[in-house]
Amino acid sequence: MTSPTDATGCGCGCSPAREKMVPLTTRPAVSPTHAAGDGSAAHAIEQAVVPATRFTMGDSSGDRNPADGEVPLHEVSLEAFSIDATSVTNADFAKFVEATGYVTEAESFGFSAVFHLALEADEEDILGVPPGTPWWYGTKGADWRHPNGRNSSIEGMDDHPVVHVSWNDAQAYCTWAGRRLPTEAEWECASRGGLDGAKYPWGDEEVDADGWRANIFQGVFPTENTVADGFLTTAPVRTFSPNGYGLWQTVGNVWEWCEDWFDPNTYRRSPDSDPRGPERGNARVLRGGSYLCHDSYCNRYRNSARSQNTPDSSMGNAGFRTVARENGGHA
Ligand SMILES: [Cu+2]
Repeated sequence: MTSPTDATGCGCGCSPAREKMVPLTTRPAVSPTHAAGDGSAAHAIEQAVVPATRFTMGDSSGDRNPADGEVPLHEVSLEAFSIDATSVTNADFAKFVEATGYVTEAESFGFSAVFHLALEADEEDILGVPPGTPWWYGTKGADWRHPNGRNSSIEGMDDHPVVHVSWNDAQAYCTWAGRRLPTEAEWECASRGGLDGAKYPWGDEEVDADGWRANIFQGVFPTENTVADGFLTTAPVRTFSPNGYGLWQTVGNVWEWCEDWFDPNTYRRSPDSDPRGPERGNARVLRGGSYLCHDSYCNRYRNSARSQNTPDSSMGNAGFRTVARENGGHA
């Protein structure tokens, strides 16, 4: 299955790059270093432990998107690490902001990307639409506290994943929490839950076998979401079932930022022990797909699927989870 390539940061149109949505004449001074303080005790998310392991990284199902570089398959060894069992939630992120006064990039730029069916904003708030993906609105006033635009809020959504956080914002949180983002290899290993070679965290059964197993898009993308899985946008982080390592919703719900720069050719020269990705790049890796992935259009809700966006981009369907090495290495 292939997906259309578009002019956004991501080939699937699932995550629009900030500068493709609204022409940026000036860049606000964003300072992730303002995230001072020690929040390591406040980071109270349940941890899943991924044991030291060797696994096969990449797509073996044949459902890959050729442009994404999901092959060649290669063996990867990793030391044991702990990883958040869920995405960082609104409640978790609020503790960070309260402790540090951190201002996200969506707030600094004054806008973020909202999916058109979810919009709760005024018409004049729509600042731009990225070419090729008209279902994204660059929306003034959209940020982590207003996920669907200025007329929305996160009331009652403490246990939903925080969204509209850029890679830089996620880094700032990690610095505060004494954690870091997973490498792409760690993320994939964790998502597989010990099922080497499986397409999904639960195995190879399709996403709608015996009821829904992940929060993706059902209906006619992008105009009509039947909400058969129960959710138009985000779901609480402990929805559906955890995988073999105890991780919830690595696929679907929200994309998750990884530490690595993105390059579709990475796997051709990846070291077999603890790969960290290319040394430089323009975009950071995103993993796991989101509530916007639809099997007719974008099948990136798979363990091996890869996407990317620029580090200052933010949208209503991307968040993150954090890791730490069990033995303290690779801080
Ligand atoms: Cu997608």
